[in-house]
Amino acid sequence: PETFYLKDYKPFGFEVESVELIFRLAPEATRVLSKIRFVPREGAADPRFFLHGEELELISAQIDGEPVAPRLIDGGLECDVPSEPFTWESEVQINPAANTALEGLYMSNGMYCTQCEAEGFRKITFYPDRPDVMSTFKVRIEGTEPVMLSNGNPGDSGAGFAEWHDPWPKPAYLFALVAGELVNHPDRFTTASGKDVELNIWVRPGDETKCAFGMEALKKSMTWDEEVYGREYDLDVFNIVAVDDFNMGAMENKGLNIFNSSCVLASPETSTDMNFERIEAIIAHEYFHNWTGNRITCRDWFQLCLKEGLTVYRDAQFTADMRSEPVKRISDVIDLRARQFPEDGGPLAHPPRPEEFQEINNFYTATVYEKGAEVIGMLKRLVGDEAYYKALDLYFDRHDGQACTIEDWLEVFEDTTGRDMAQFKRWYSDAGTPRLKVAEEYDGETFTLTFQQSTAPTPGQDIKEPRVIPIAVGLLNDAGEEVVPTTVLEMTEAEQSFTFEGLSERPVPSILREFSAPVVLERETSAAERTFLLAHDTDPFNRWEAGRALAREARLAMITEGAAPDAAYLEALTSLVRDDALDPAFRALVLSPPSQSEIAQALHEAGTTPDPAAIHDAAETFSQTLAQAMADSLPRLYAATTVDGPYVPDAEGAGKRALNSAILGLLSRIDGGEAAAKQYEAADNMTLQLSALACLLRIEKGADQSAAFFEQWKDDRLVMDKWFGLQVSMARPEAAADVARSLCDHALFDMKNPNRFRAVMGALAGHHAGFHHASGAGYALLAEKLIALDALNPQTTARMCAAFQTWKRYDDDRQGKVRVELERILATEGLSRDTNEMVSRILN
Ligand code: BAL
Ligand code: ZN
Repeated sequence: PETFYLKDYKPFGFEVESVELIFRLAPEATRVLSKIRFVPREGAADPRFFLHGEELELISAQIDGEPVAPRLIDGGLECDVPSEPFTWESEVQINPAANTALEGLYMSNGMYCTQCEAEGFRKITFYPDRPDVMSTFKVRIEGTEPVMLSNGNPGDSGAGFAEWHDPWPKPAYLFALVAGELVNHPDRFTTASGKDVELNIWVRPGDETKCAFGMEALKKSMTWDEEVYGREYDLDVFNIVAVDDFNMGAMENKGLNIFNSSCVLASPETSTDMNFERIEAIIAHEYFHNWTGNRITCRDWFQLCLKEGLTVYRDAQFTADMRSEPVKRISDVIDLRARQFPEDGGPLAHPPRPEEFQEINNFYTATVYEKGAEVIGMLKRLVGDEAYYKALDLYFDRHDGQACTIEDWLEVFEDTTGRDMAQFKRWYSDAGTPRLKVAEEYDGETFTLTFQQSTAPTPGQDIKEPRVIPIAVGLLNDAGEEVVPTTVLEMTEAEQSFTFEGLSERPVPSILREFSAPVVLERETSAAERTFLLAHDTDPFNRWEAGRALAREARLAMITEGAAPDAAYLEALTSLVRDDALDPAFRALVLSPPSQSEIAQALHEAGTTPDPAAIHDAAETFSQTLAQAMADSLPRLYAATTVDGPYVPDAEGAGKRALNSAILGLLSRIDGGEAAAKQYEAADNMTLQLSALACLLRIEKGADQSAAFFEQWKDDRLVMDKWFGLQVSMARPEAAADVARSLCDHALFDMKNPNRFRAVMGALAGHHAGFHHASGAGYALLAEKLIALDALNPQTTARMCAAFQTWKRYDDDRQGKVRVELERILATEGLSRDTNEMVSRILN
């Protein structure tokens, strides 16, 4: 397969002045007529007229009204064209019903739907399908569907047709079309400058009762972007559509966002607190893209993190403002370490701005998104809030309507702050997670922190130069009071010291507060000091971090030394959980154990080959011991965290329920599931119902409730995804692959629905001891199902291959078994470019 390189970028040789499209909808034979005005660019570096096109049947083509005979070549067509501006017209036929890849125009439950990012538009018509080609679009949809939507503002409509006009120039990846039997949940919004906007969430009949929360989230997002970034909405209408079959979470098409139904539909009975928070964040994320992504887009796909990193950063700010800032930060760091750190430390490592790819769909990664957002956070920390917003104002003023690069982005910071961003840019160009070692010295007056940074080689990048690392530090005295409040140290050298003067006592340092940079901090310290920080740190993130480190160390001692669960840690944990003055959400986070995969990584980094079974046993023993140690207080704690009154999906209620569920998990280990069974019976919302069912399944007492749950919810696809997933994640390690296999044979399993496939196979990949079971059954089953899925949906298949990325952590026997499976996938005839690239990278 061809490899594309950032260094080869050349602008397209033509400007596109306008695009007019007509869709004549038919499930198996949709006709797409295009009329595109091209203007040759003077002195173009690449004057070739090449239009992308895949899986299109060309019916006819004309230039300025005269038939032409373009040369159909791999991936598109070429044609001889005039040297003056001209109008290209073509008619193609496509088959949405046969499109199981869910890219381009496809059918989902009888509804027409599109997904064009990154390169799906080329499956709709012949076009320069690249983000730096921007144009206005007029669309006419002809069909019998009651609702027919496209981007922009509505134009004429009548029996059998609807027209749309998007006045904002956009790249083709933001094109969207939806047609089907849909009902809307309507609302309105008045922007700060008085523009009245019609808002709609469009869903299948029956789902209209699940739209209210999403609509409120949309309005909150619109207000927040006006207040915090000064950004207003710019069309007369903003439409959101929920679709059941969707590869991603959602898509920010201009004026017509398309959502995976799991990321927009919500009701207390069917959605958990986590679902509600995620929906609020994704609605915000897609809305915020209207400025960071749509009005200012990417020059090429190498720059993907320009829009994604910034938009993830913005949605995290939004969630922090709507809910709890520390809880959001801690949750994001848990997620970063679980998904991005393994990527950055393994065969799939790539910089936030990659320099080569075969299939861009494989780069919608935790590195591009989450590390991309961390990079923005570091920038803001380094320049300060005021300069950050000034730089953003300049970015919006200078680049509105343009397709930009990381260089453009950094330049607005250079121009507003006068800083040289050359070294900071390494965060965009270098892969790998820096490790930051710290040593301390105190001479009776001056406290010195000496840091050393280093980054291990990553594929294609052997040498790593030092990066700019903002290190937020605070110093505490023995009483837990701050003697030096949070200060951001700016590290630029491979080794660098920072001093704090005038300290009459040796302080306790709290380093990397708020997780001020995405690095691994290596600090030799005592359990006593960590326990002190867990009790006293004034930075909530580092307070949690101290507990996390203690938990990890206790687990490692159990595994490598056969130690009993650390008594001092159990004591500290117990007293923190019992402290009713603390935010329940924070207590729930402290109580939630490090994942088994995180322990495997810690062992690997300490030079020990992780044994998944031993890690699983240690986790079980720890929780059982904690439950017994807290036995007396669990019933009281459980009762105290019960939320009275009707369910409200706000941060306060969610925090209490999170603690309640963590306590129930412990309680069910000692009461035989009595409290969980009662909770299951009484639950009037999905959060409590599902957490009770999970507790019961974990202790193998939930068969009746599981059957009842199935009967109650078998007609709700989103709730059924939860049921499918839970069967696997709560299975014993030796049974996990068998459970997943039998679920794949279940009447309600559907390979073509990415949510259902991920519910089962994603749960298997996430079941550390089950997936890595010594039998190799987990590896074999995942490979078998990925091979089958690849023929239908390469994008989802390739992304799920990442489950194998940590394979070299494990013993020779497991590595051998994984290798066999990866080679089996790679040898599959007709394997997609997507999956071929992923498996090849993982193997090398
Ligand atoms: N642009 C793809 C979906 C998202 O990041 O919003
Ligand atoms: Zn995005």
